[in-house]
Amino acid sequence: MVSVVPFIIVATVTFTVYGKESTRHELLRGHQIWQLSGDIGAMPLELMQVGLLDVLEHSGTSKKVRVPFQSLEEARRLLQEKGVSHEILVEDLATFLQDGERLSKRSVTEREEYSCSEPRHDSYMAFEEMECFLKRLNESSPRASLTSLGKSCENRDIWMVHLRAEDPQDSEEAGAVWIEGGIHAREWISSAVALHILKELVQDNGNIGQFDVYVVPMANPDGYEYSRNSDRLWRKNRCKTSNPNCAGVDLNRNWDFHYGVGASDIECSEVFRGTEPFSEPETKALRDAMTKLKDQLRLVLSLHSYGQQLLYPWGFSKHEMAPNTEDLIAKGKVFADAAKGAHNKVYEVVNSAGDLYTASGATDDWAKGVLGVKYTYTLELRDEGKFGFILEPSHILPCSEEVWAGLGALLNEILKE
Ligand code: 0X9
Ligand code: ZN
Repeated sequence: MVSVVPFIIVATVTFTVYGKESTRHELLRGHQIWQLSGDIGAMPLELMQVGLLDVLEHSGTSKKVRVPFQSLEEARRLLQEKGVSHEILVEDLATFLQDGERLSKRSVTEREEYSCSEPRHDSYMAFEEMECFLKRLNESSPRASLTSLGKSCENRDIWMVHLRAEDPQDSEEAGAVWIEGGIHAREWISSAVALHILKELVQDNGNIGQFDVYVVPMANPDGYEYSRNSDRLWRKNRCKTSNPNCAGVDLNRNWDFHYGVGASDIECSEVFRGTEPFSEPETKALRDAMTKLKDQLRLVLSLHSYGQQLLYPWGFSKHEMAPNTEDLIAKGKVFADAAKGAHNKVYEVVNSAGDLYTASGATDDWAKGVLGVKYTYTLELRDEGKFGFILEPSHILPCSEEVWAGLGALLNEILKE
């Protein structure tokens, strides 16, 4: 059970945006965070699918959920009917986040502070600043090339960096690696880690240098900016839907592999799957780029947060075992051991559907099921639930370091095959 107190204390020291406290987070006015207990079962996920709440934590026997102001009554009634009790952790999310910003050190970078020669470790960079870093990297590294895979609904680029192997002959044998970050807007740490990996990759001369590496650090740029400026807990993209009150598709439910299972067809749901597979510009762009690399890809890693888990497929069903599950687990453990060696953090290697929940339409399942990539994973980064999505920037560096260590070990193992 996650304790109530740390979540509150932590969030109150998490981020400051000088001068903007009064207006930022207004969209979360009246939203509450509840800790559910009792005979919970699949209830929270069911309520998320119909758009009544947002599950913030998936593991264990209790669940932390965010309930929008307009759903408070109904959620209360439905939970009561099922004998699920709730404790209010946060009365008003807007006040809670604003208070935190007043009291704390900065967590997001302000425009006047932008400097993009290096990925930041002291705060979460704006999309524009990350974009600037990618451009600099492109100019300064002869092995890098930067491509826009397409545009988001708000006209931002979906950038992909290709880092060529040090010796092109090596990559003919070693193959290619695909790393995606930021597909879920509020999971800021995932883009920060992806940038750190890029920085390491251009410097590294070890075994990773034998692979061609493709990194899309900001797969959902509109959602990311929206979560920085308007709604810290935004998850989806920002494209319009047929419901004028509810924007956004869950991009990790929009891929075409057993499409629809564990996802929602209701626009207001946090896990809205979209009108059809690949209805969204972001997933189309990723699909097209990955499809071109189909025969080279040895590993697809989709970075998310939080939970410190390396999830292996399938996600669409807990009754079917993915091909090469044993190898996925064995290599996953190599990742986890090496990651633990960095800062002593434990990453559990678990099955997506069996150990988390059933959800289809995600990057990992599609890459394995449709492209046939042997090693595909979703990596849920730090932490285990104390800070959750609102992870302090002080975690950026250690979290990146452990992922870098894990990735190196995992790729070494893949090279041996
Ligand atoms: O639900 C998700 O999309 C991922 N968890 S998160 O909390 N970051 O949203 C897990 C996806 C796991 N993979 C599949 N279900 N295929
Ligand atoms: Zn995610």
